[in-house]
Amino acid sequence: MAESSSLEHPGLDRAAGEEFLQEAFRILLEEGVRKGTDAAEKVCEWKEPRELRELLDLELRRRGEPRQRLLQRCRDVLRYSVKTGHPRFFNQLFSGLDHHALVGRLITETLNTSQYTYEIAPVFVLMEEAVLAKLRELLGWSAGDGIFAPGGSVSNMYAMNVARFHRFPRSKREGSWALPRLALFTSRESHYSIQKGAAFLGIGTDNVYLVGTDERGKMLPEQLEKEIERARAEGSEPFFVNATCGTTVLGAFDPLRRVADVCQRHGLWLHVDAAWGGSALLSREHRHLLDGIERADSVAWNPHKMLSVGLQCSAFLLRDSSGLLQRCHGAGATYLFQPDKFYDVSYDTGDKSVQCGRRVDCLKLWLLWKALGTEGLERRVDRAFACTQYLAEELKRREGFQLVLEPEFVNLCFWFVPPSLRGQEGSADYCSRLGKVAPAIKERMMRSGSMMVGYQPHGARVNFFRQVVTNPAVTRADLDFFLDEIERLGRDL
Ligand code: ABU
Repeated sequence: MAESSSLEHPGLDRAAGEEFLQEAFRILLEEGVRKGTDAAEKVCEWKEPRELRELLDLELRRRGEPRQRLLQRCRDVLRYSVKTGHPRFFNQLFSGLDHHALVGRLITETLNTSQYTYEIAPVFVLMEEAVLAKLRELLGWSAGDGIFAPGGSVSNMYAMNVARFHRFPRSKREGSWALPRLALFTSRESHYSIQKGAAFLGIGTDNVYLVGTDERGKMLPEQLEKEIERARAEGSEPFFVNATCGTTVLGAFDPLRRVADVCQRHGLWLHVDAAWGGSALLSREHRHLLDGIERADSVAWNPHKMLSVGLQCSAFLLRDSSGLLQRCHGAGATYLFQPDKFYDVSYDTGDKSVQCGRRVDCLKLWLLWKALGTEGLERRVDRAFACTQYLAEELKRREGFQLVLEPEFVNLCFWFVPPSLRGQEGSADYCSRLGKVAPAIKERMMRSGSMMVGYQPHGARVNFFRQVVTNPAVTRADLDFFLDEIERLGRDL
């Protein structure tokens, strides 16, 4: 075929592309990986949105830019982004930069495939199956099913949809017409995705019954039972209970055995949102927190949180092995799932998903697991607990720090009481003044770029810090720095 000018495309010049890649990788290694994980560097370089917009020059123009300009843009993106792999980033439930997992992510991006059929993702179809089976084994299930979903919220929505379909199979075709008024149950401390899921799936947030919790944030099974009876008395049809292992703020674990007993008595689907706490199953010392999880019908578990696998890696796991997930979501697109393919089409697993195109999320976890072994992952989990315990003890030794509650997991919740407020607990405006301390300290740490930690009010409690260490690179010096820095930033408030 004669070369036509319309077929030429400078962006696809192979040699130039490889050169660009090499230079970009060098920048990535230096600015993203090395500086991004160096305690001596800033966690973030804060800019107000207007200034940042100008600095980044975000406008997309008609003409492309030369390589050096593009490389500078890559540097800018790295420079002004938050370094979540930095050992002083304690802001979210995920953190850290694992080199093996990162290689898995880079390979995934390079191959750029979709997880739906064996013909375009042979390695990843088999790998996903193996990784999900390993996660199920840790739950205590010898069989079952599952899928990687785009985050814990979606995994929880999967659970609601599958539970509804299991109870009312006609709902798939007939929709709400096939259904009574459904009711589902979750604790007051549970993740907001349960509410979102109820809205998204047409169940309605009014039909989410919030069950009371004890002082640690654990669901009260006797209240669950009462709420189920109340829903029935109101003419609703209970079908689903969500229990949480590792609530977002307090890190509470619901008592699964007692919740499972209630579900069994009432014939309800038990889903466990272990997005946060699931990784404790890897620890022989701490897995008791999830005692009874084997009785769940489904589980959400996000290795991207505590295991530092990298976003996103969220498993939806199912005890059923009869093909419920496929029956619930399957739509049989003839251009993807042709039944007359030359290979065993049971490996075309993508129709279990509510998505069409689906990212490969298994490789980074698989490679990390291969590198560390189950033992190494266990050490990673145990270390997170140990860091939290260390901080809790240090914090008790220091004046002005006050625990919200003794940590059972790796959520360390505490107030910092500045010298000006100490001894004023009885005064009328004490709580409102204390509630302003965490936001003020947060602003200072972000403006200086020294570290990041989250805060929130919680029920009747005014703003307090929630510190989480999941980054395996965090040292004792980083933990000491954390407390020193809170004191330094808050002492004049
Ligand atoms: N899924 C809740 C995560 C929020 C957080 O990182 O705090």
